[in-house]
Amino acid sequence: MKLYYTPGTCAMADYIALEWAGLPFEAQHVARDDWKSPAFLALNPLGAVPVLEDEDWVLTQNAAILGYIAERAPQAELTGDTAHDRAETQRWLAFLNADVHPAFHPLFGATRWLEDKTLETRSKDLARRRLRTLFELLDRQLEGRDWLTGQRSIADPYLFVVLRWAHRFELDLSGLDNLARFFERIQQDPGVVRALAAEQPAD
Ligand SMILES: N[C@@H](CCC(=O)N[C@@H](CS)C(=O)NCC(=O)O)C(=O)O
Repeated sequence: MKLYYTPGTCAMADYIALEWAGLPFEAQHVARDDWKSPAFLALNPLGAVPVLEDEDWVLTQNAAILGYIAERAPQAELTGDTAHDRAETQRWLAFLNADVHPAFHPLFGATRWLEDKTLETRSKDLARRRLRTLFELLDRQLEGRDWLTGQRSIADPYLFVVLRWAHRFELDLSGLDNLARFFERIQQDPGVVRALAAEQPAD
């Protein structure tokens, strides 16, 4: 398998999941400048990472890729044992992929086209407030749990990714001690350490 990834992006979640799965894979670095190159658009018409190539099959969309990695390595137990556990994994993965991740968009520059810069600033302030609410919810979910669903799953590396972004944009995470503990702990995980090492030198 080949994972196309860009350091600092949500593709880090897939890198970690592949490490946890113990599946052999090749990591293909994609520079941000190459996201919209013809060659990369041929792989993913949206020009976005992650992309997973498995022989002659190309899979896009982070949630689908994470699910596929988990399916390919059942012994790693990355989705949960029961239908209930698997639904919980999907719930938190969806929350991270469809709610938390897009809430960062103004901070990533999605509103920089606004000519009135006060509006751009306002969109970023609103994003910070929305993200604070979302992270409070995640913090509550982690109360009494080491992992989002209670057992390690494909949702956890995605949480690691969005927490890295939260730190990068200096979001107010004050008092969210469960998230702080999760972040400290997951950074010691050998698979995460290897994924972080692969980001060097960061672009
Ligand atoms: N819906 C896609 C979104 C992926 C996504 O937003 N990837 C970002 C990196 S975190 C990206 O490559 N953005 C490039 C762009 O949109 O130009 C997924 O879940 O895989």
